[in-house]
Amino acid sequence: MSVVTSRLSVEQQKKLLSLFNHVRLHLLYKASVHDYTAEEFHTRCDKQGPTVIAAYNEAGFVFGAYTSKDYTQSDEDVHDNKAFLYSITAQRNKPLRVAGINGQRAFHDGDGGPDFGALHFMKEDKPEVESIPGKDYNFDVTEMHGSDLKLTELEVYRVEDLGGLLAKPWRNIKWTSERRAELMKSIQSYKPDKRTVHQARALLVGPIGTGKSSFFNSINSIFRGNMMAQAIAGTMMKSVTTQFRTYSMKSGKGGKAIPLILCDTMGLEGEADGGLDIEDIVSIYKGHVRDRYQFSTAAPLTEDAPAYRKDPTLSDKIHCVIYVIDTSNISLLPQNMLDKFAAIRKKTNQLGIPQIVLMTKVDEACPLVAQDLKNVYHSVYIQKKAQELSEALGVPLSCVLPVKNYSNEVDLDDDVDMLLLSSLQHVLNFADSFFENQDQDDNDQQELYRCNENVQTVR
Ligand SMILES: Nc1nc2c(ncn2[C@@H]2O[C@H](COP(=O)(O)OP(=O)(O)O)[C@@H](O)[C@H]2O)c(=O)[nH]1
Ligand SMILES: [Mg+2]
Repeated sequence: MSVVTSRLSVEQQKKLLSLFNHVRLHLLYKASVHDYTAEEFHTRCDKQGPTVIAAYNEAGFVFGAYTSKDYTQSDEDVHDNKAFLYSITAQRNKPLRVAGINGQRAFHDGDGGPDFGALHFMKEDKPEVESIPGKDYNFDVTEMHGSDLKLTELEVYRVEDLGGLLAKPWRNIKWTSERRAELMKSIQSYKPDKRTVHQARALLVGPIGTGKSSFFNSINSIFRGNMMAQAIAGTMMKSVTTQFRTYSMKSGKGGKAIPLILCDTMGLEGEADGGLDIEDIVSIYKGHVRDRYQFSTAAPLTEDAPAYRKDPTLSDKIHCVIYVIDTSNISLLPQNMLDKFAAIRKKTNQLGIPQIVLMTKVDEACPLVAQDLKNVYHSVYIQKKAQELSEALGVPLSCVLPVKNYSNEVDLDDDVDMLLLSSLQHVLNFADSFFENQDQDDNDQQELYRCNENVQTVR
């Protein structure tokens, strides 16, 4: 499966975005890939909220229609005072914007191609537009599409409201180099709350391509002081990581090890028989899986396999789980993936392992954050996504941490480091709660033992 990409040039996208207030466009449908059929259009675009159509012709026009209402195939006329038609050409600096005729419908919600009266796209599944100015909208045909009605492409985007910036951040973070140094020091000098354990161990779990390997590479880079790429990160649709890897990090080249081991796994897939298996996750949690174990989607690790550690110690166990989710995909997480997360969370809770959620790629999700990472806790969109994620996975909002990994940068950046280091500090705090829970369990065990002993003495 290849990634479907937008045909809009940077210039065209800029002009299209200028018609809206702080929005992000998400490509839902592309006729050259999904076919010029109303059926394909409706499969991908029905019930998606506000959408905009971008039709392309050989004369060089990008033109289309925006509606804030859903397509539902109700066969009714839909009124929408926010709807408009538009046209973009290289010759015009500003897009042409055409509001509907007062009192007229915005579009007819049928089961054919999108029908905005004056512009009816893909009528009878043809790569064409029927143009009847005066029907619900008024315009000049040369201005709208240069009278060229044959389409070279037709795309539909969901229009996501970014909501601008909050005056007050929803979480406080000090963006100073002193705070960065403080966090580095605190992490480097961390000591697990258990004499027998020298390093906390955290497991990265999440779908393919969400940035698990990049998170380790980013943290490693911060402590090494230069960009590192030890874990293979990639853009493939299938998991680039197929081995269980446990990674230690050092302060500077040849320096002291950081008291945290990050464990990287194969990606999760929604299908029951794809990606990382829940039984394998539990084996990892309990410390049975050795470094470099090659995951198999055919069967989980068994006790007689060489990679199976029979007598794991507390050091070998997982002390904190880090779920990794791509911010832009939160609302697109399929039900089978959410079900898998629920099953994993249940097991993780049963074993008393604390969990945090990393919301990665915040730079790709919100242009305001791409402009300045310090906007991350001011961005209404990121806040909304964090709440959505917290609800979808059933974790408290306080455990959801937005981050940006290093992806193609050459140099380290203090702001990027700040978010990554703060998330790491959380992981260590949570690992401590795991050790405290263990103490509690030990006490309970001892209590139980004492009770049993008493019972025996009485007898
Ligand atoms: N812009 C951006 N790209 C990222 C970020 N994290 C990861 N990537 C990119 O996403 C792709 C997949 O990352 P990878 O770490 O291999 O994902 P994994 O499958 O979860 O291990 C790579 O091309 C990374 O460079 C991020 O925070 N921002
Ligand atoms: Mg990976």
